[in-house]
Amino acid sequence: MQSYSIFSLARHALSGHKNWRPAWRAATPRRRYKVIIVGGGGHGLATAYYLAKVHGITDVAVLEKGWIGGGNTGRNTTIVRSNYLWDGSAALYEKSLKLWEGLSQDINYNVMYSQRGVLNLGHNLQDMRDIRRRVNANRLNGIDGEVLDTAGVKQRVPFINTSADARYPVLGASWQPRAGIARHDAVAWGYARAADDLGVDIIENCEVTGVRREHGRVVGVDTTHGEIGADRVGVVVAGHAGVLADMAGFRLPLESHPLQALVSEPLKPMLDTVVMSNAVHVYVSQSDKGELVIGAGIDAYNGYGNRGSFQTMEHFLTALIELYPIFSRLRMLRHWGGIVDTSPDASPIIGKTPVDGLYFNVGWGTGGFKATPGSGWVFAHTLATGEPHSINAPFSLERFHSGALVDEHGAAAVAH
Ligand code: FAD
Ligand code: PYC
Repeated sequence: MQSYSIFSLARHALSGHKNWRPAWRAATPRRRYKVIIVGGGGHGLATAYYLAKVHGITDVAVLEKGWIGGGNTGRNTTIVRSNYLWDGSAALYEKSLKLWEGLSQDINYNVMYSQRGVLNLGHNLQDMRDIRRRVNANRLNGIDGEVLDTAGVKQRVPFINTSADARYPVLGASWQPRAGIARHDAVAWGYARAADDLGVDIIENCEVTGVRREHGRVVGVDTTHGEIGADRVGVVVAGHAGVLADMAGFRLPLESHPLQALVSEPLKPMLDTVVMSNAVHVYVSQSDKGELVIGAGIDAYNGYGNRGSFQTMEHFLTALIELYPIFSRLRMLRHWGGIVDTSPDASPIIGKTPVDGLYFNVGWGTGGFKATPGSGWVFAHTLATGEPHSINAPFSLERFHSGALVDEHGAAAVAH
C-alpha cells in the first residue's frame, strides 16, 4: 500500500510535481477477466475494492467510459445519512454509514467524512407526522435520530426563517447526528487507489458498447478498446442503466432525469450542519472551503443533458431565500447537473437480471452517494457468490413483479 509522508509530499511539491507516481495504473485491458464492472464511479470502484479485499477476487477490471469519478460521484452534494423508513433500507443505508465511519482508515485515504448532522425540515402537520414515524422506525432499527421542534431547529440554524407567516413555516425537523458530508472526489480516488493496490485493472476512456451473450448467459462486453470476455459482469452506471439494459436485451422500470446543484462564493463559517427540506426541495450545507452547497429536486422531464432547467432553478432559489432571507445577496460561483435514474419506489435495483451472470446495481436516484460503501460491499458479495446478500435481497428487480416494493419517497427527501 502506498503511503505519503510529509517528506514525500514536500519532495513532490519542490520537484514541480514531476515524477509524481499516479494513484492508480493506466491498465491496458486484458482479453478476459473473471469479473468486469461497467462504470468507474464510487459504487463501481467500491465494488471492485470489496471484491478484492473481502472475497480475494482480484481478476477484475473496472471499465469507465470517461474518467474516474466524472459521473454523479463527482457531481453530488455529498450528503450522507441512513434515516430511511423501511427495515430493508435501514439495513442497507446503515451498513453504509458504518462503513463511512471507518472508511478513511480502511482505504488509507482521507474522505473527510464530517458527522455534522442532517436536519430534514417539516413544514406542515403531515410532514411532522411522517418525521415522527420515520424517526421512531429508525430508532427501532438502532439508528440515531431525534424529532426537533421549531426552537430546536432555530438553535442549530439561527438564521432560518421561523416566523409564523413564512411561506414555508418550520414546524420542526428530524435530526440525525451521525449523518453528514464527505469529500466526493476523495471517495472515488481513494477506492480507485485501494482497488488498484490489490491488483484490480482500472481502465478509463473505455466505453462499453455491447453486452455479449451466449445461450442466455453473459460472456463479455464490446468496448471502444475491443471485445473483453468475462465470467460475470456487474453494471453500475448511474444515469445510463436503461442504455446498458437495452444492450443486454431487457428493460428496467427506470426514468433518467437531470438533477442540478450549485455552490456560492466562499463565506465565513456560518452553517455547521446540513439542512434539507423535503417539501420544497431545497437543501444546503457549507463546505470546508466556505462555499454554500445548494441543491434542488429533479427536473421533471427526462433527458441525458448534464444541466438543469431554469424553471427548477427559479423554484429552488425562491424557496432558499424564503427559508434563509440572509442568502438573498449571495453570489453563486458554479452550477452543474447530473443524470439520475429514478425507480417507481425510490429504491435501488441491486442483483440478478434476466441474463445469467449479468448483475445490475442501479436506480439510486437522487440518493446513492451516501450508499457508496454499502452498495459496493453488497454488490461485491453478489458478484462473488452469484446470490444477493441478505441486505440487498429486498432490492431485486423481481420486486416489480411480486409487488414487494420498498417505498422510500418520503425518506428520499429530494423529489423523484
Ligand atoms: P457514477 O458516479 O455516475 O458512475 C457511473 C459511471 O458509469 C460514470 O462515471 C459513467 O461515465 C460510467 N458509464 C456510463 N455508461 C458507461 C458505459 N457504457 N461504459 C462505461 N462506463 C459507463 N446522493 C446522496 O446520497 N447525497 C447527495 O447529497 C446527493 N446529491 C446529488 C446531487 C446531484 C446534483 C446529483 C446529480 C446526484 C446526487 N446524489 C446524491 C446521487 C449520487 O450522486 C448518485 O446516486 C451516486 O453518485 C451514484 O454513484 P455511481 O457510482 O453509481 O454513479
Ligand atoms: O439523498 O440525502 C440525499 C440527497 C441530498 C441531496 C441530494 N440527495
